[in-house]
Amino acid sequence: MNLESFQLADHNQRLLDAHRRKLAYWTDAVADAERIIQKLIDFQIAIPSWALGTGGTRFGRFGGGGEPRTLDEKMADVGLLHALNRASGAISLHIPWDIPQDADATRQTAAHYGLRFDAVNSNTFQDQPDQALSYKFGSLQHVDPAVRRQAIEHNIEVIRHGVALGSKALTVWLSDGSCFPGQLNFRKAFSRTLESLQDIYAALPSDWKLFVEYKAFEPNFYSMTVGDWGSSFLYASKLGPQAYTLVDLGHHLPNANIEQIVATLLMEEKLGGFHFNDSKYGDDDLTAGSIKPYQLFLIFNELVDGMDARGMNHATDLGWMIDASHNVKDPLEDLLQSVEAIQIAYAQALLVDRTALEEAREANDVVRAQEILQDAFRTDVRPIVAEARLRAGGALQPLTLYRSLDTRTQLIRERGLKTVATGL
Ligand code: LRH
Ligand code: MN
Ligand code: MN
Repeated sequence: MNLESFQLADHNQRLLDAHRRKLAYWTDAVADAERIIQKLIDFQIAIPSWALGTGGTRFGRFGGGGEPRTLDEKMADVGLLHALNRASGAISLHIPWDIPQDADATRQTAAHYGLRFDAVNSNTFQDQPDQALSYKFGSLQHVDPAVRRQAIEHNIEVIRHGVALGSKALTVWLSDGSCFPGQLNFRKAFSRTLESLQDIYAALPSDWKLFVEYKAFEPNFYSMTVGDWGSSFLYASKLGPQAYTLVDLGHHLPNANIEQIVATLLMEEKLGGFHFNDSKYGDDDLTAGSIKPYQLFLIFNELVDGMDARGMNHATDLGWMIDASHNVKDPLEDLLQSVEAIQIAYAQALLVDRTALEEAREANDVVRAQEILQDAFRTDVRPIVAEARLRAGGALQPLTLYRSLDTRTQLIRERGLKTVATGL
């Protein structure tokens, strides 16, 4: 489904006066408003191809209909999101859930929607129908070198797909680990995984990054071979300068201080990128900012601080990706909400008075330091986020426009009610 320019123009026209009134405070009172708006315009968040369909849980799946059935339809959905918010100009693919049949044609379709390809993901956590050897007991850590070889070859194949599409990074997430004490020799599992990763690393083009994603639990519930940021950091350090840690917000043990992890990884030049989502219990993959918005803000506060300290470009020097999927929402509405929540946290972090914060810290003025952060967090930045969208050619209220166009009904008409997007 295409968003027609007159639909966008009508929508913005109707909301313009009210928007200008809200924006007036910013243009009158905030000296920094222009800088923040420009940074927001530049900031793009990649949409995962696997989030475009209803996620489901292991207890059931309640499809909403009109889901994309092919890679072209997935790109069309991300294209629609990007036309609405002008902040979703990238897609992250998962192989073999997404196999580009014709890379040139796929690239052209992506370019038509203004999309680029963010990190490509390998999948050695499931057995595919035509696969010779099973990953039941792991992939890169497996006791059998033939299984490890198969998993390595798959990752190299994913790099090849990525190169053909113009992607610049490979994300490796492993479900490898063990379910019971005694099952695994931890040291051997680590060494085998490292050796396998070294073979994959050796196949990386020189301008590529390798993201090592960690996860504390699930599907293995006793040990995970890349179980925390420390082990990911260790693998990445041993692999070399093109390897980095990827932080998925849902992959920690409860109450982990993610913002401190982010600060440390940035300081050590080993932070590669993010999978944004939110959670109350585990890897819940809920909408970004829906449960712990203050945590999201604190993470962005460390990102802005740490990236500025190293002179990094906020928009391009890290991989910004969403990793969320849902059973009860329209996936496209949910993704619009996630993108906006991320932009809000980013804008609030840009508002922090860093000089004052450092002064308060140096003076051990705990209350003042806390007030400075909370002052930024409690600021309603939605008008400048909307202004950034407007200037970039998007909608003042993407979700409102999406609903007013009855998009889901249209997609169901085009694609049918009983659709299952490939993937999770
Ligand atoms: C694992 C994970 C990882 C996978 C995705 C489908 O929980 O976060 O990033 O690739 O989910
Ligand atoms: Mn993830
Ligand atoms: Mn996950």
